[in-house]
Amino acid sequence: MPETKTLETTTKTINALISGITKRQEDFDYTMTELGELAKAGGYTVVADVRQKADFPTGATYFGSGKVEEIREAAELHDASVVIVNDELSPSQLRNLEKQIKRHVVDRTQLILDIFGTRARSKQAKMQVEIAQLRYALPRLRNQTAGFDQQGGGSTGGGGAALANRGSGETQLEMDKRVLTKRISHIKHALLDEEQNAATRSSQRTASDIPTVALVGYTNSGKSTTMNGLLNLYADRPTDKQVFEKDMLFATLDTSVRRIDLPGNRQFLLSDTVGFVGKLPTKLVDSFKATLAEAKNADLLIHVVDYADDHYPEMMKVTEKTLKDIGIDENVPVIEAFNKADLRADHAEFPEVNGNQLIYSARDDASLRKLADMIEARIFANQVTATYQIPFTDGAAVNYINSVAKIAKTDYNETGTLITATMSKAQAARVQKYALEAE
Ligand SMILES: Nc1nc2c(ncn2[C@@H]2O[C@H](COP(=O)(O)OP(=O)(O)OP(=O)(O)O)[C@@H](O)[C@H]2O)c(=O)[nH]1
Ligand SMILES: [Mg+2]
Repeated sequence: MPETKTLETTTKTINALISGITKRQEDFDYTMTELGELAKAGGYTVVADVRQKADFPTGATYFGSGKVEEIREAAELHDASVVIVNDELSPSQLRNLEKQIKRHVVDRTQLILDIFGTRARSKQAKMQVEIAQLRYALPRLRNQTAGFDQQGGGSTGGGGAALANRGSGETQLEMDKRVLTKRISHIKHALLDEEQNAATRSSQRTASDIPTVALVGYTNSGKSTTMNGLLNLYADRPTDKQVFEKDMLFATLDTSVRRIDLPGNRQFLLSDTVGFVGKLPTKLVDSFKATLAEAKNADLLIHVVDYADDHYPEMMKVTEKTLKDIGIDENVPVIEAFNKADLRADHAEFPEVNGNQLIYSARDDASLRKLADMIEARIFANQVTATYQIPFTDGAAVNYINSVAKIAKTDYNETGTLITATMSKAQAARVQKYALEAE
């Protein structure tokens, strides 16, 4: 078996063989490395790696027949109970492969769905993942058992293997399908309610005229670490508000929104969102559209990039494509934030600003201050400065200005308060009637 490599095993989990077809793409090696990372995140130990060079997959079994046999032998030799494939397989390809390899076959989509399934925390994220899992499972429901040990599989998905092989006879299958379809529509309704609540919260925030900034990017690039760093420097009680960060794929599935208070009353809302990965299942992207609405409605995006990973250009492309798929307006300004500069082999200087790009480290305060400056310059760019003459009878207007604006000067005369302040156009519109003619 010339193309089989034995890889080191560390923890005692389910042994898996990873496999893929290269269509001579440059990024193939990288997608296979990433598949290995995804497998680890899914609780597998990768014990072997089999690859085929082909222009297109074989219809019935995805791999060519010789390669299928090679995979079967390698799986046996390395004691792999699961074979993971680097693409989404059709239901029949999956069935045929399982029959011939006599192992559980998990495709890239199922693997990602499983990881999301174990990571989802909030009610909304759990429902979004379950819908994607059920939509994946529905066409894959089947009557007969594949004739191998069903217990060995690592699929933890809500709808996957657990539901796939039970029952006998067509009526059972039809019943299963009906149950699944009903469940999908039930969750969809519940999710819609949940999303409407979220939309209300989101529009309430917009109504407060505070600009919003969203952190987006590839998984593990450092979005959550960046958010925590900014909170540390600029939030009231930063420790209460920290989000979860960890060196693993898909640490964050839920969107968190936090208020950042820059000096001089310059507040904005910062949201941390789910990370992206190559070949993110469309069903999953669809399900997460609502969560990603925070990014969609943002005034500014911070595209966080793992600058210490050689594959960062590919990762950036995936992120840009995913943002497009979600329907994010191309006119939303973006800061490209090249993170983890401290880990660069070439010891790149940081922080360093170049137009809309920042080279930085989320673990470095000077870097985070630079990022905050860049954010401030962009979201407060279209602000208006004016002097307002507010009668003593409208204390609320004075309070409003003091709470949202950057104040240059406050004076009093016989009729009221004179404030010179800078704020967004939307905020200024609320107190426009008190504005004095500009000199
Ligand atoms: N050395 C170094 N490590 C960093 C830096 N920024 C983030 N990390 C580490 O990178 C790992 C991933 O960081 P996260 O902030 O969880 O990444 P994320 O983008 O939120 O990832 P997901 O939530 O999975 O999408 C963590 O172990 C961080 O400690 C950095 O500037 N330097
Ligand atoms: Mg995160």
